[in-house]
Amino acid sequence: MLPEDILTASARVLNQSDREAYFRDGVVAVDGVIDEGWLARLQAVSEEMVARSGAVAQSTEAFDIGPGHSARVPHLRRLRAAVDQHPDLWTFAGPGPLADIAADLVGPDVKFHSAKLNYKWPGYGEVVKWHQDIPAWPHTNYSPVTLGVYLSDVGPEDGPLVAIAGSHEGELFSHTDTDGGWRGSVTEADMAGVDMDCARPLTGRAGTLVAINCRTLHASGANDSARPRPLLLNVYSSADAFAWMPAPTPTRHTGEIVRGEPARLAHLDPRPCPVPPNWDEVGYGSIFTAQATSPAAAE
Ligand SMILES: O=C(O)CCC(=O)C(=O)O
Repeated sequence: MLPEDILTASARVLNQSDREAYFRDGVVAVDGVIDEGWLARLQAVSEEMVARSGAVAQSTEAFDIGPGHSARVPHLRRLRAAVDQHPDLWTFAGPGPLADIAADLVGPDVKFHSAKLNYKWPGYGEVVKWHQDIPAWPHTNYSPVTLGVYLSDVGPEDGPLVAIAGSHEGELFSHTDTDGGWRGSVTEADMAGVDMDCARPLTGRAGTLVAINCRTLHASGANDSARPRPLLLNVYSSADAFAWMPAPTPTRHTGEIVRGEPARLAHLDPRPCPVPPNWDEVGYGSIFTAQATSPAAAE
């Protein structure tokens, strides 16, 4: 669906001005749309998953583990395929309230793509370098949106997401090295051409919703605070968007229609998209492992 068609349908959860801001800037942060009860439930699930990660010594299908990890001091960087790891995470993202928000941004027919729960722990200096999402999981159009929910208060010290407003209308950059290896980030040379005056730090209290279009350049800095920063990220698209390469981290629900009807026609956006590696062949860890091998600095 095209933005103008999506915007003609009545809003379910978001304000019309938030929806318009999303299509104008490729990003919007909204406070107050995640129910307090759900927030508490998600926070409890997050704590449970961190505790559970303490039982593993190295990364698994579910847990992306960082350096210094132990049962006593877990260093869980990412809960992978999050909706497969705890029923509440699917209840929230699939048949639950988040799909209504997705419908406000992708149209009434909503397809679920993927989910992860990212953490930034104090003291590790982990940054997520500048990247766009769609080069990792290309679709036939650019409707995919990542809906992030901060599970803790996120101020400037906590490693907030930062997005370049308007970059969704610009170029899609290569995230691959010249030898075809996945870098997972945009080069410094490409970033030199980006207007950093448009960088927008996405701070907010726990429960803040952050919507980032799949073409929008974004990154996040180190967590310099004393508390962890858990961030739940779910990806949706219009039903008429079809992935044309395997997903890096598929879930049991990837491709499922969570609102409305399956598409009878695919929507093909003519703007080209770089081809990622075939994840079914090369495997995918997480953005942290992919970017760790990259020399390009984010910020
Ligand atoms: O967790 C973060 O700060 C950034 C996450 C992100 O952009 C991603 O995983 O693609």
